[in-house]
This record gives sequence, structure tokens and C-alpha cells, in this order.
Amino acid sequence: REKCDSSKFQIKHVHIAFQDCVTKNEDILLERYLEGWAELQKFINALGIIFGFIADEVSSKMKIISEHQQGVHGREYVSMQSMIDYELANNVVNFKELPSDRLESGCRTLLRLHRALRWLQLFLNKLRISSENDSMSVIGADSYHQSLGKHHGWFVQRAAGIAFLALPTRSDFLHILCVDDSKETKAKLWNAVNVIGRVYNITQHMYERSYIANRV
Ligand code: 1PZ
Repeated sequence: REKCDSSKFQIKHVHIAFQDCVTKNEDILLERYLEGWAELQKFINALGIIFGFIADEVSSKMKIISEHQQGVHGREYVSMQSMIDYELANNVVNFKELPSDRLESGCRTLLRLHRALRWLQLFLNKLRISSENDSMSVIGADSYHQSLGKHHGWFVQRAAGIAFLALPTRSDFLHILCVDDSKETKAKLWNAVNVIGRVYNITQHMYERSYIANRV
């Protein structure tokens, strides 16, 4: 087995990025938020090629947001609130899919990542309270049905179901996470769950205030 080194995934990096993306007045800085996702992608990649379609989906959503950031209205895409305000004021929020030559809105795209973050929060918490013989597939699927799965059609749900079945055993999973089965790990997971939960809640409130949290 390979040793964990700093070039690889570290739960600490996820924690730091999602912690730092929150500003004093409870806005979210998109660049740091995307860095948190970039770190999560390393983890998805470490799980193996079966999870490639999930990594690709995360990449494509991240790419849309960074294209907005690099576009002519890039200044409006510094924080989540500025993005929402700009897109609503200019009537460019879309929730249906667009023709391929047009960029999906930032609000629509971020909502997908936001819902996936809720899955991660539930998942890490279930992992934290799990014990040696618990199945990662069950933990993953249960978290999914309580969150992200509610927003997916049957085809994506089936694909996700297959991905969960391919998750490694709990001890291999902890190894890929670069942690061991200890009290210290449970504390790290608890901290990550809380930081992710905070980002999730702030985002959710921002979307609710703008009446776009329940759009499809
Ligand atoms: C640990 C790895 C297992 C994670 C499994 C989580 C469940 C993943 C199911 C992902 C299916 C991806 C296929 C494409 C789905 C898209 O249809 C939707 C809606 O986007 P639209 O089609 O409306 O443009 N995309 C999403 O919902 C974004 C999902 C991202 C999933 C990321 C989960 C990874 C979490 C981090 C893991 C460390």
C-alpha cells in the first residue's frame, strides 16, 4: 500500500478550503469554494476509474463556473451573492438545459454542486459514526436517497447505485482518505462535517432568499 503524502488527497485541505470560502458577512467566495471541490476531485480520482463519470460531472460543473469567472462579467462571479444578484438582475438564470453553444447559468450550475455537498455532509457523518463492519455502499446509498438522489431522474439514480456498489471496504476507504480508524479520525470527520454543513446552510439560505433553492 502506498503511504499518504501531501501531494495526495487530504481531508484537511477540504476542510481549509471550505472554511476559508466563508466571508465575515456570510457570503461564499467562489474561488475558494471551487478549490474545495478540486480537492474532492482528487479523492474521487483516487477511488478508481469506475468513478470517472462522477469526476467528469464535477469537472464540467466547475468549468462552467470558472468560465463565468473568466468571462466579460467575471467581476460579478467573485462571490456567491454577487453571482446570484448579477444573474437575477440581468435575467440570465436558467434552469433548463441550454443549446451547447450557450453557457449554463452560474446559479443553476452551483445548485448542482450545492446538492452534492449535502450528500457529502451526510456521508461523512455516517462514516464518522460507523464501525468496522459497516458497508460503504450502504452508507453512500442511504446518504444519496436522503439528499442528491431526490433531484435525479431514474437513469442517473441507477448509475449512482452502481457506483455505490463499487465503493471499497471501509478500511480501504479510510486508507484512500488518508486516515486510520481512530478517535482522531472521528474528530477530523466531525470537523469536516461541520465546516461543510456551514457552507451548505449559508448557500441554502442565500438561494432561499432569492427563491431559487427549489428550482430544478
Ligand atoms: C465517493 C464517490 C461516490 C459519490 C457518489 C455520489 C452520487 C453521484 C451521482 C452522480 C451522477 C453524475 C451524473 C450526472 C448527473 C447530472 O445529471 C446532475 C444534474 O446536472 P444536469 O444534468 O441538470 O446538468 N449532476 C449533479 O447532480 C451533480 C452531481 C455531482 C456529484 C458529485 C458527488 C461527489 C461528492 C464528493 C465525493 C468525495
